[in-house]
Amino acid sequence: MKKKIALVTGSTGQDGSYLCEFLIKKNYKVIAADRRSARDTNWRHKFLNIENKVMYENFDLTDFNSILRIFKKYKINEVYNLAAQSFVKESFNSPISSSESTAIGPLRILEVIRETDKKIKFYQASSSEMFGKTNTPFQDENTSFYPQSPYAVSKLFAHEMTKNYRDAYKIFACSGILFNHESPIRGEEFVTKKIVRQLIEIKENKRNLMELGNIYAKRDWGYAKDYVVAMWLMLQNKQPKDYVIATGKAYSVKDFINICCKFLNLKIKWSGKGIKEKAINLSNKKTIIKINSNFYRPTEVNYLKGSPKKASQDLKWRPETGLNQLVKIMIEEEPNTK
Ligand code: NAP
Ligand code: G4F
Repeated sequence: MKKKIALVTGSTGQDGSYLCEFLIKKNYKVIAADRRSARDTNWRHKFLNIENKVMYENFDLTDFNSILRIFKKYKINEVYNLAAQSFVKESFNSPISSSESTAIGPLRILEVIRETDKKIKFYQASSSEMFGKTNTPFQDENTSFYPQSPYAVSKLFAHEMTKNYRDAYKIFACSGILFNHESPIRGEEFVTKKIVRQLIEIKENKRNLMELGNIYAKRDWGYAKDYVVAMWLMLQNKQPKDYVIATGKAYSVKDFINICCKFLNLKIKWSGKGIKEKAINLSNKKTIIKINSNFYRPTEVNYLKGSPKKASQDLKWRPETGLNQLVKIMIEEEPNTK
């Protein structure tokens, strides 16, 4: 049987790498779209040993022709748009370029689909950040959005555009509203990877101090490898619909630190409040965790907890990995990701 062709944008990122791995196992021909650069952006593909199993194509969300060229070259069946400037804090520093890629980028792809072949299925990586300043005990597909960063505003624009192209042109276009998901190959600027990496360095006497921002922010953290399965299921669904993908449990950044310390057998004691809060290492009484306001954001999202009920009913998708298990995996694999 002829192989289906999937285009994965953001293919060198965390989700893109796991999704490529998953689609290869599903016998797809995988077009891995990435920005060519002098940096080693391929380390995740090496980690997963998929480098020789995908076709690389040069692609930039801000460059319409780079998108069009790929669609002209291949008879694509499914597009997974995972590319974005995905770091929320950075979007406050570069709101215009972040919006150029994260908001307008997906629209460029939708336009190419509309012009070339409306039968191509499209998945958009929407985000729980769109819920923003929410005051509901959990968030689902009916919760209203109140984005709190240029990143989240951009994601909401792309989310609504995806819906509009579905309604207006009957394109099979849908969005997964994914809550935070992590893994050993998470980018080191994100809080979970930063905590795992830096606490291990502290444990091994290679670092003295870890500085963090708001440790009372709560997130619903899942395992990225579980979440890419949901992306694929959405494009195999009978109807294009949007789904929340989450674990249904929320923990604070401080909880995450405490779980890591437990696994690392690092005994700590917290004291102080606000910017003065800190943790000492009980084995030598040295301060190893401090708050640094440089890591605060101009506007913060304090609480996210998703309900994956609709995905569980329609797609039979369930999160397989709890937070303790996720932390364990991240700690065990950390040495292999440097
Ligand atoms: P990630 O590791 O940061 O990967 C993002 C990818 O996008 C990178 O490969 C990056 O390439 C690429 N990219 C950035 N700007 C681009 C541009 N202008 N043109 C082409 N490629 C570009 O992010 P992730 O965690 O895998 O997340 C995947 C997607 O899901 C993102 O859209 C993110 O916003 C969204 N999302 C993530 C989560 C989460 O918790 N992980 C939750 C909800 C939604 P370079 O290496 O060249 O920079
Ligand atoms: O790990 P984070 O940077 O992830 P954030 O902002 O929740 O965004 C991630 O998840 C979104 C889904 O909801 C994605 F759409 C997005 O692309 C990205 O993958 O920060 C998590 C929390 C925040 O509240 C932040 O203020 O941790 C807090 N935090 C405290 N100290 C810190 C730090 N975050 C970072 N990155 N670094 C710190 O030192």
